[in-house]
Amino acid sequence: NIPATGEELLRKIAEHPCYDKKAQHKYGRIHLAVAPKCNIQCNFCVREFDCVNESRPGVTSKVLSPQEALEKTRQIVADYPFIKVVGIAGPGDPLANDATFETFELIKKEFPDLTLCMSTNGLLLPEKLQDLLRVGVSTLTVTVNAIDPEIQAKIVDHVVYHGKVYRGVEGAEIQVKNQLEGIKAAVDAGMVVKVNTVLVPGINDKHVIEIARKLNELGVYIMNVMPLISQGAFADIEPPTAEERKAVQEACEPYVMQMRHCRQCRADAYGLLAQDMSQMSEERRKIIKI
Ligand code: CLF
Ligand code: SF4
Repeated sequence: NIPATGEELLRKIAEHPCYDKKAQHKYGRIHLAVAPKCNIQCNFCVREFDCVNESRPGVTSKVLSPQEALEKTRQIVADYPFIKVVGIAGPGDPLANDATFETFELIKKEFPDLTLCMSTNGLLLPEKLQDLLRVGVSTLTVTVNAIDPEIQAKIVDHVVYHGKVYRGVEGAEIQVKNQLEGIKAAVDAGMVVKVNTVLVPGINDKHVIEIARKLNELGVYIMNVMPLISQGAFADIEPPTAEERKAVQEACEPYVMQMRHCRQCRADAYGLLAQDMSQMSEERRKIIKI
């Protein structure tokens, strides 16, 4: 795999609706819901819905096979040529699903000019990074909700790593270590890395600034502080107010650029961020056979 040149990367960022605020009204993305399995259990996640790390709950995406995902991309990109980014963001963790890599390979072969994007909980990032580079992923999101394993242990119930279940701080240590190692290696390999952080009042709200400082050290391009969506084991925790979130973003801004236009998309969203066409009329869906 030939790494993208600086110029190519700048073009990709300028055409990426999540990485460049100005691009959101001009360029779109398509998400391919090919990744149902997950290898951790976040306390705010209800499994039958999409991955909340980069998604909105209460909706379930229909899982596609890699071939179906390719066909969907063909149809949608033909209809909406302003779509420049193909992302895999669930419904589970993309790195826990072989279909993710198969899908990217198919897309890259047929659409070499589209930017391939992926969002992960990072547990498998160090061991899967070479595969991601091989299939041509250039923009990568890792959800980092804590860098202190004691805090992370309050957010993730358990992780399943190489066939073994690790609970509490033991599991959190493995995940945090792999996330940070994986992010560093991805930045070093020339990927443009974004970090999503779910702001959970009373759990990581005071800690997010420490995450931002670490991201600065690691060379992360942009950070997206997302409000908690209260469900699962965190159903009783009040989400942060808009003001609380804004204050956290302002405190983090000196360390790492802040994304403020996230729409908490579905794992099968497509179109412009502001107009999620996955919720288009049934009639339209039938016409393009999705
Ligand atoms: Fe999708 Fe995520 Fe890529 Fe964007 S979404 S995989 S980086 S192409 Fe964007 Fe949607 Fe927010 Fe995600 S608005 S949920 S940040
Ligand atoms: Fe749910 Fe996503 Fe967390 Fe997996 S990584 S448990 S799918 S929120």
